[in-house]
Amino acid sequence: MTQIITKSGSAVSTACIVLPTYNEAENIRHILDKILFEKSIHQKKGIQLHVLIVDDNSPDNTAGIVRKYQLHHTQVHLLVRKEKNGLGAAYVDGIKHALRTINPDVILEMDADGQHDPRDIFRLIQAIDEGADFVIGSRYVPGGSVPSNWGLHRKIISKSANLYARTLLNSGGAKDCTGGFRAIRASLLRRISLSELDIKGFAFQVSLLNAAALQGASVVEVPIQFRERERGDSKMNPMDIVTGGLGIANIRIQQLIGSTSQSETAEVS
Ligand SMILES: Nc1nc2c(ncn2[C@@H]2O[C@H](COP(=O)(O)OP(=O)(O)OP(=O)(O)O)[C@@H](O)[C@H]2O)c(=O)[nH]1
Ligand SMILES: [Mg+2]
Repeated sequence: MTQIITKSGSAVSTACIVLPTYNEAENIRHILDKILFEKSIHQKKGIQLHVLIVDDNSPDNTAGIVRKYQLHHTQVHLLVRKEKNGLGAAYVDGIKHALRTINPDVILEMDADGQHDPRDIFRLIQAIDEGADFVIGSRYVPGGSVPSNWGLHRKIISKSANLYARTLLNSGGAKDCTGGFRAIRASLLRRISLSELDIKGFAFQVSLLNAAALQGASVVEVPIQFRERERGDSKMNPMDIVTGGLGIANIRIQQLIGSTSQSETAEVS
């Protein structure tokens, strides 16, 4: 059996995909089918692939469908939160839960609506094997793309959000800081104080990347073809963009205040 060997010499033997869901009953079966197919391929390569669904008590019974899966698949896990409380908050709880209960070498982030291709999972893990700490499935490096039916308006919003985030915060040189398909070394996540990231919504992705880059993580982008949502409705609304933008600005301000007070302390001592 071949096993992926990390730069530090230890094999990547366990990976866990954290999959946040809110009202994804129409998509969850399809995505789990595809992930479980990949799981069987990965198993042959010596990697145990777990999936943790983090559901915010979806009224469409997404969690009930997952529970049925669990009857036949021991590597499918479920964390149900009390109510809808944002993508970032779901990731914080999910990542902590995965680190505590599954103890994987690598954690992956992924959407449940089919926009991320499960066949790319291994490419992301492979980049960790090649020495990266934080791997981004990127739409904005050569070979990557956004859905062909995205209008100019949507392309401009996505590109501008990325430019804004990269300008204000540390992205470790990455071009796609807002995407949600990633593989992250568990040892890096354990060094980050997730609860202190303090962003409940979509901008969590930017704040996590910033925190990782500040830890000196090596950030690598691998190209992905980002697809259109397969079924169901988007959970993102215009207010999320405004709140996210303010959240990112707030992190920058806190960093500036922190560095000013540090230099003042240094001058006094
Ligand atoms: N648990 C939880 N999951 C969420 C929440 N908001 C979004 N999600 C999930 O996070 C993933 C990404 O959300 P989407 O609505 O697809 O956002 P998006 O990909 O930016 O938007 P589209 O391109 O329109 O799909 C999906 O799997 C959602 O079900 C939330 O508040 N709680
Ligand atoms: Mg989506």
